[in-house]
Amino acid sequence: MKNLSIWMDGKIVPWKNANVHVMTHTLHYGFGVFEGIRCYSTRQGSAVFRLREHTSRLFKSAHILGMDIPYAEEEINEAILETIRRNKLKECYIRPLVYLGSDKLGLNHIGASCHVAIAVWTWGAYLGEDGLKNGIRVKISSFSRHHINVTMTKAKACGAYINSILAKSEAIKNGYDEAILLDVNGNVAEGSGENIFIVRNGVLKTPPLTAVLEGITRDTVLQIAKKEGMSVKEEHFARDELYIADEAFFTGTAAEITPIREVDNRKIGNGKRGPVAKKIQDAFFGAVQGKNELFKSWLTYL
Ligand code: PPE
Repeated sequence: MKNLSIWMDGKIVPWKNANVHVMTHTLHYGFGVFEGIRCYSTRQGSAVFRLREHTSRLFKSAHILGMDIPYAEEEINEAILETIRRNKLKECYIRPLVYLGSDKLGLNHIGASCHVAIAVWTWGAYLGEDGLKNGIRVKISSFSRHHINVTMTKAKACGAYINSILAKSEAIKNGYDEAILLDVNGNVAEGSGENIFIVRNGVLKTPPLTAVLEGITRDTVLQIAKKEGMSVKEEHFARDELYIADEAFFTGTAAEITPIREVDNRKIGNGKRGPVAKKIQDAFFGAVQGKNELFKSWLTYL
């Protein structure tokens, strides 16, 4: 990664120069927002998947926290494209970060300067190539997902990820691939960095947008499922419904569509990637690689 360049407040600088001061406000309190976006290689050249939606969510996250991004959405879209072009990457993960500067410390952040950085790097299958094909083993976390009035989950806020990191590291240390967090009422919420879907009796189900991130891949899957004529429900379900589901899978920019083959040492369905997960994966990878005319408006070519 050290040969890559990073966009910082309007300038593209070498990796080693992309630094902030140790008194940077966001470093102390986690008060910042970020995005995770992917750029895929297609037959017509590289394209960023759902760029406008990701940038729009970045601005909405900042709005929820009360941060003023000193750029227009269009400028950030262009900056993202330029950063990828300059790094000459055909496929990459894109991480825009909005943070408060070092001019002011303390919980009264009002008046602190607001900065933007955009990094890009190559990031392969988040939960492993084998995970994409054969599914992963997950554990219900001992940590709950944020209550909606503690850390609002519609903002992709830096500090909110303490919760995700606690859950993820607990799962890994116990020999699982990923964690599933329940909300404070005990319903299934989401993974540490993914939304979750189950399939039961031919119906695709995902938790509603209360205590989860408004995932763009989640929306992609809902739109694909509707086009494929599947029946879809956004409703709460408990962990035992997950145990007896025919299929389960995670969705996320990093995780893409990752089947879940086991939860809490119980096989899900036949313990392999199910037919619905496979169908959604095929449509998803078709869309990101520009092979599906129906979804071509989701691609922004470099
Ligand atoms: N929930 C959470 C908590 C979450 O972090 C993500 C993305 C999602 C759902 C899915 O959202 P979307 O990417 O819009 O479909 N997690 C990002 C960060 C992963 C990381 O390890 O960092 C991602 O996938 O980019």
